[in-house]
Amino acid sequence: MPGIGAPPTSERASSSMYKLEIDLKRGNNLAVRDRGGSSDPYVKFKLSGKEVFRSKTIHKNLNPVWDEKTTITLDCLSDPLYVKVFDYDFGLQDDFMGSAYLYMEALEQQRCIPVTLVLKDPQHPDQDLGSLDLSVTLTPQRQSCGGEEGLHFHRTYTDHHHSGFIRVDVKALSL
Ligand SMILES: [Ca+2]
Repeated sequence: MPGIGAPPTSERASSSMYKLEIDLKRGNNLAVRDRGGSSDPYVKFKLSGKEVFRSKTIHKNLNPVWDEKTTITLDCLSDPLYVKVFDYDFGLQDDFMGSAYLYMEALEQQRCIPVTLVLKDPQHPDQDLGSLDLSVTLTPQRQSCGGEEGLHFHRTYTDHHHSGFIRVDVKALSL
């Protein structure tokens, strides 16, 4: 019977309702986890328990500059982004350097917002583990982009029609 089973890919893709662009800028006064008095920090972003981004490792630096960008699609705004920092250790389990949550519901939308996340170890909430600087842009996604394009064309068509450039538009449309 048609219609039973997994939905087609296009249908699933259109269920992503928001786009979250993140610019991971830098860390400030991160925790020491290595014997030499430094750490090799990297950052993980997790959403609903799933890793969605992992930054580069910056060796021996407690004030690392990443300047890495990523874009994540979100189905809803109720799940916060879980941000975790680790110290890379060759051949050993990486050490935890603190975590923070980014709450999406509180974010102003369609604007690039600077965010400072204060890192905490839930097991030792008194410890100062430094902070991360990011900027985030949360944009609602349209279910269908056809309508908007049509409207844009209509506007262009009308403007150009009045100024006598209608033939250029018709040519561009057929490309
Ligand atoms: Ca290390």
